Amino acid sequence: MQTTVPAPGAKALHGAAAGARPDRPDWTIDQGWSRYTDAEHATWRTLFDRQSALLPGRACDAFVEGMRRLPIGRDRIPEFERLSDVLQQHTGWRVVAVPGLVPDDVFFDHLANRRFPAGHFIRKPHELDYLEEPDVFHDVFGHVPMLMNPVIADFVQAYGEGGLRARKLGMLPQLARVYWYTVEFGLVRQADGLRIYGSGIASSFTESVFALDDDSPHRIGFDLERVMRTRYRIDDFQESYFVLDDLSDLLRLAEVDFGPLYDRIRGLPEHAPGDVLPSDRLWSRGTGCHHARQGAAPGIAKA
Ligand code: HBI
Ligand code: FE
Repeated sequence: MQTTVPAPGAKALHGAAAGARPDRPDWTIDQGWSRYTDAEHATWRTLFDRQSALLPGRACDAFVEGMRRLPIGRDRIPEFERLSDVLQQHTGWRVVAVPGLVPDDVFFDHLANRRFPAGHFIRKPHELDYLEEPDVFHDVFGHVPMLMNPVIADFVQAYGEGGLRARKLGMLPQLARVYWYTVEFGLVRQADGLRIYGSGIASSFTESVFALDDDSPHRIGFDLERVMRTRYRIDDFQESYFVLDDLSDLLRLAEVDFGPLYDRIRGLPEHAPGDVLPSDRLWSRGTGCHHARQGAAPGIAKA
């Protein structure tokens, strides 16, 4: 996945982005598992096999462990109810089906109540490496294994709780960057090297190589205030990845009072996605060659 945020005029959107009206106020739908076609299960299998070949030695231990314990296999798109029964026993989370992107307040309310909204649809064969909304592969393969981890489980709930408050204070873009650079695109240090824990990387064939092995991106030690001031890319690989020393760093993050932090950074200049600052703890400085080749347009860096 290189984006979960719809571009204006994008086609084939499913949820809030399509202007859809929900049947239920919380936007949940039935997964309709029995209606998946053989071709859709085959798409899942293709994606599953590609990532399963890449992720050993790249995904962090928590991801591998979560995946091992969950009923997520190669043959079929998982059933959310069966998945939820296992997940709930471990961390109290459940997976609920949604048609695609849901409005921010609906999204936050689910997370705050330990329900993970997962797209019920699967990408088409011609969009294996690029999609505009989170589908069942990104949401279930990418996110759900990490929700088996108690630290991530608490952190994502805290994000849901903080989301409404951030929106009221006009600081949602800043908070959303924390989620983006951790839950979606985070890297973590392990004794045996850098590993992926972000679901946007773990569910992407191309980015799971780029994020760890390519010379182009910066890899920078995670710093909360730094990340809140850093815009991100929605349409391409990230220019910078932020590295946690340990997943448990997120526990402390979930306890930070964001109020004073918002006050401090309000009005401070923002950083572009590819900036390197003197205060950065650099794991590796990138060449930037990937985005230079793409003809990086300033308008592309968003949020
Ligand atoms: N809806 N289904 C879904 N998945 C997301 O990741 C999501 C969403 N709605 C809003 C949203 N993300 C973000 O804009 C918030 O994290 C700010
Ligand atoms: Fe996601």
